[in-house]
Amino acid sequence: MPTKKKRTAVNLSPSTKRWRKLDALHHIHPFSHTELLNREGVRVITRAKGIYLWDSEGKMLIDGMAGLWCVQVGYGNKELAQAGYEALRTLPYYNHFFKTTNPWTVELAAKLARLLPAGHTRVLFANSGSEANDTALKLIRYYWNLKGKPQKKIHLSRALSYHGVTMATSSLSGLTPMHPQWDLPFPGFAKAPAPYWYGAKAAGYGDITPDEFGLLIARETEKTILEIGPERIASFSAEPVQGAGGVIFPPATYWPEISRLCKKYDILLHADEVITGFGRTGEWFGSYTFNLEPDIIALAKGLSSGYQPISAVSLGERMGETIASANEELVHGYTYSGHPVASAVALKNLEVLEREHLVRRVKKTIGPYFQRRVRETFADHPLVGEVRGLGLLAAMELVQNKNARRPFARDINVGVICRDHCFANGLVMRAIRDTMVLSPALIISEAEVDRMLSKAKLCIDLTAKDLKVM
Ligand code: PXG
Repeated sequence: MPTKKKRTAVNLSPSTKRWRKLDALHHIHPFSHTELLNREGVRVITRAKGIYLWDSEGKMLIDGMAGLWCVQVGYGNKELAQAGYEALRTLPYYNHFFKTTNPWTVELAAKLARLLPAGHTRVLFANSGSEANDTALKLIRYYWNLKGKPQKKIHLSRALSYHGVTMATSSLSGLTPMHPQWDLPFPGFAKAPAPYWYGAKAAGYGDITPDEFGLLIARETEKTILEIGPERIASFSAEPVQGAGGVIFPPATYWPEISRLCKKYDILLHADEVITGFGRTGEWFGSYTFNLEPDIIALAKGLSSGYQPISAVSLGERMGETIASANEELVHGYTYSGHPVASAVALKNLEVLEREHLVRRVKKTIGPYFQRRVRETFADHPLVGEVRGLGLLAAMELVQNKNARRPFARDINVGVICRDHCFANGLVMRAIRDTMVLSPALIISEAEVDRMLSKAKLCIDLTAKDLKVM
């Protein structure tokens, strides 16, 4: 079985030992098994630059995930730091409740209106992707109430989707492990299948082309809509490309059909662009990549390159007009909605993305280079069933039998074995079940892509050896 290289606690520096101990005593981590983590000991990340991270033992790692799919401009950007510092000195806090605003938030809203799809001229701010999606759900309900259709209250979303961790956005999420600890989902949340073609064979759909599968899943979605009754469905929420559910790129036939269904049944399309926003797939938004016309969009992560917690919800024309002319108080908002420091950093981040043409670079040069190199490296690898990707997002799905598209048994935890090899060899690569994910910073160079992929290859080779596939 796999050999795990464990850092022994004995030869760690005194500061690492101290932080590990304090962390185990006082800090509960997100999405972690607390006891196992404390037994193993956390890694303390102390600094970062470009695509690189360093831990408290001085070990350098390539961050193949840009944090959590968010650090678009890379670590250590001085302009963003300076923008935050200046706002901190000038106006460290003020709110938007008391008939007030501030220059950074206004400029940010205007810039977003210019970059977003046509009609998205109005935004509300929040502090995380979860809050943005939670806000989106409230606004969707409000819209239908204003339209005199209060019976439209069911939120439809998809299997394997990730929309956040508030009570409502966990309910909206289709990753089922997110539910039982909290007695969720709430009533009023329904699910349609995911357009996950690579898994179709294992799921019993047989040999079916991606295009056929896209249409089939759209038909199943329509069946769900008709079973519930379109007059009861408020919205369809979806990530243009599903991220945390396994980097699922929909077949080309899927989105046109889903868009048609939303229009036909008067269902609001809620695009969750928390991962796909700000250049990840080579356009400013995944909605451009897939020709979507969302009624409402959630943004976070790359909005500030993760340098500050800030998120936004943008409203398309019909929702924007209706809500802005409701002639009553909008009873919603956070203490930190449109925080001046977070807004200043996000504004500078967008300036950098634009000035350095980082989004165009993903589309025209570094994205195609990365995609070509990922495929050259892994397409014929015996452990890699499928390489999928676009722009600076890629996934390698590890399978037991490539020809039969047969996955490994769940309890082998192949993804975790591979991820452990990655950490031991200085690479952060995310494992989603047995799918290995790369989503690097948009500033990554060709040489860095090569360095990252040679590490990824080494780690997938080591995993194959452990599993006796090679
Ligand atoms: N929507 C999408 C599409 C996301 O990916 C959220 C909403 C929620 O955002 P906040 O800011 O509330 O976390 C996300 C977050 C992972 C991972 O390991 C992914 C996310 C968060 C944490 C871990 O893949 N995505």
